[in-house]
Parts: sequence; C-alpha cells; structure tokens
Amino acid sequence: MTEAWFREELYPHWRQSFVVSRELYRADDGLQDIVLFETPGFGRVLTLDGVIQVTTGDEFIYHEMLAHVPIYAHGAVKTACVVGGGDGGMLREILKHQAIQQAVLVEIDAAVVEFCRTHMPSVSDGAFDDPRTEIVIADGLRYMAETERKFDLIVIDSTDPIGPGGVLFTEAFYKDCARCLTPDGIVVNQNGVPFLQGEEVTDTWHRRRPHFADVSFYTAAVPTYVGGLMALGWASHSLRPRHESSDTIAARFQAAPVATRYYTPDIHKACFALPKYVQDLIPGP
Ligand code: AG3
Repeated sequence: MTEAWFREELYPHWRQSFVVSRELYRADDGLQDIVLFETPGFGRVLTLDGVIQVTTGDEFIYHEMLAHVPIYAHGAVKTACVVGGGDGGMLREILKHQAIQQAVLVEIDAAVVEFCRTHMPSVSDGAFDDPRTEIVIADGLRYMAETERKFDLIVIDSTDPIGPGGVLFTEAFYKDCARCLTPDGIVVNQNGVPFLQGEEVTDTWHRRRPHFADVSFYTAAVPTYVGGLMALGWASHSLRPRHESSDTIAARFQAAPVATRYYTPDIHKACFALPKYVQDLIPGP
C-alpha cells in the first residue's frame, strides 16, 4: 500500500511533508481552504490554505509562549483579546490564569471555530465554554478599529501575511492595537520564521515603531513551523514588562503557577536573547 502524504508548500524552495493516517475534514468555506488530518507523529494537523496552523503534538509550545511570556511579564493581566486563534489553543493557555477576568476571541472565520471545537477538542479544552470567554466573529482589523475596549494583552494569533490574515500585519492595525492597550498593556504576535521570512521581522519593526515605546521580538522553537526559531513579536507602551528581572518573573510564576510543558521562568528570560542573524533584521535599537 502506498502511503498518503500531505505536503506543505509555504516556501517556494523548501517543503515539509507528513504521513497522513486519515483525512478527517476538508472544506472551502469561501474564506479559506481548511483541511484536518491525522498523522502518526504529530497527532491531528490543521491546515489553512495549505499551511500548517496547529498540530495537537506541538501546539503547546506556540500557545504557551504567546500567552505566558506577556502575562508574567505584565504581572496583572485581567483582560485579553486574541485576534485569530479560532482553534481555541491561545484562549486555553490565557484562561489558565485565574486572574484573567475576560478573554475576547476575535476570529474572522466561524467555520474554523466550529470544526476545531468538534474535531480538535483537546486544543481548546473547554476554553470556548469558559464564562470569561467572549467569541466575536469579525474581521480583526475592523474590530480593533471600532472597539472602545482596552486590553492588558492582545495576542495576534494569525496565519502568515497571506490570505485573509494579511491585514493583521499592517501599520493601520498595529496603530489600533496601540490605542486599545491599557498603559502597561502588551501586544504579541506570531511573526514568522526569520531564517526563511526575515522581511517579516524588519517590516513589523518599521510598522510598530511609530506607535509603541518598546518594539522587540522573542523566540520559540516549534517543530512544525520549520526553518529554525519562530519570531514572536512584542510591543508595549511601557518599557517595564520586557525588562522585569528573573527574580520577579520567578516570583510571579511561583505565586500564580500554571501547568506548562515548554514555558518556565528561565525560558522566559532566555527567549528574549536573539541570535545575531535575527538581531540583524531589526533596523534600530
Ligand atoms: N498560526 C500560526 C501559523 C504560522 C505558520 N507559519 C509558518 N510556519 N511560517 C497558528 C495558529 C495556532 N493557534
């Protein structure tokens, strides 16, 4: 019997492939082409327009690092907004923090929420039904332009800047995020794999610099976002959160621990150390 393979074609010159044990779902809802399949090595894999978004095997790394790093850096996050993130994994990690009072999920594609809830329930793990969760089906760009709310944390859990998620990488959107942050608030996002998508780091820096006092990046190693470290973007009005001491981060983690498999207070400090080739993509201090 010949094996079935799924081939991700994100980069013109490099591909990654997965053995597919079983295809579970395939749909084109008009917005995006959605495919869900089972693999022997990574569990269930979700792709949008042919690009790997989550695997049940390694999603914890990405979700933990975009949730816990800003939350422990800030120290008192009560309100959070996730833009994208229709699989619910980011909500799940954010809601592990008991101090969180409200988490708003702004997802453009209702179909993603519905079938992740049904076919990948371990990713959201009940987060959609948490009383603190509010789900808004809307274009994140529009939502951020129109809302009067302020958030302590905004997590942009997007696709790459292709397809409907492209607007989440524009200066107009970052400017609105800046307006919707509380004074100590933090914006984080997935900013691509800099070895292969270096211009995303440079572009993001230029587009955020006018609107935030602190614009930076940190990293996480996610196996299925191939190509080395993934860059996670960081922007805030206050310089304090990113520069909290190791002792402060460790004390906050001890006082209000959450169960993790990647994040630790030591990783928190270490993840802001950028390899030179990533530093070289950042134009200014
Ligand atoms: N969305 C981020 C997918 C990025 C993949 N990009 C890449 N490999 N360059 C993740 C959604 C998880 N909630």
